[in-house]
Amino acid sequence: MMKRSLLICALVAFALASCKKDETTSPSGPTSQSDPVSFRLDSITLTGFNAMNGNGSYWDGGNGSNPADPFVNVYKEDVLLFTSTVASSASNTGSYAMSTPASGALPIAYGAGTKLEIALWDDDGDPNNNAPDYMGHVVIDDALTFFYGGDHAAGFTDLQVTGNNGITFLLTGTFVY
Ligand SMILES: [Ca+2]
Ligand SMILES: [Ca+2]
Repeated sequence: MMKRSLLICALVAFALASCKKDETTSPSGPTSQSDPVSFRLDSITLTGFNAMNGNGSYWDGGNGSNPADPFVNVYKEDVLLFTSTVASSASNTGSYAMSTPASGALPIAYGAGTKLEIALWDDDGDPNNNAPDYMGHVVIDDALTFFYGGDHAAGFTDLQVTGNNGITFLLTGTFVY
């Protein structure tokens, strides 16, 4: 009976010590690091798209000698916040910076659980005469979770994301802590 009481006392003491130790290493400790509350989308580079649309036609018709003229629309939760300038007569395997605004501006901040969409369009001149052709998109429902790897990094650089219709972007962003 005596031995058992001593054992219980020892276990209780150990449990208390464990609890106390946990408290001293709680998130308020000097070495703790928090996760980002948001990230800023800083730049977009287009690096690929299908040369033809879903009907097997080139974006500007004919034999493809008149290539597509892509630009991007960037959305946060379905709200359009940025439209890039047009990369005229772009090769579908070329690399094109899409961060110069025609309207709106980068960076755009995305908080937790926020949807990011980048839609690619083929400009066909005056939209009142020829509406742009929709080329496809990348959609990421919870963008912060998608990009953040839990490593307390400052950001990400030229991270490749792929969408439908062969669309590929390289994205650069900054985590906000
Ligand atoms: Ca077109
Ligand atoms: Ca064209």
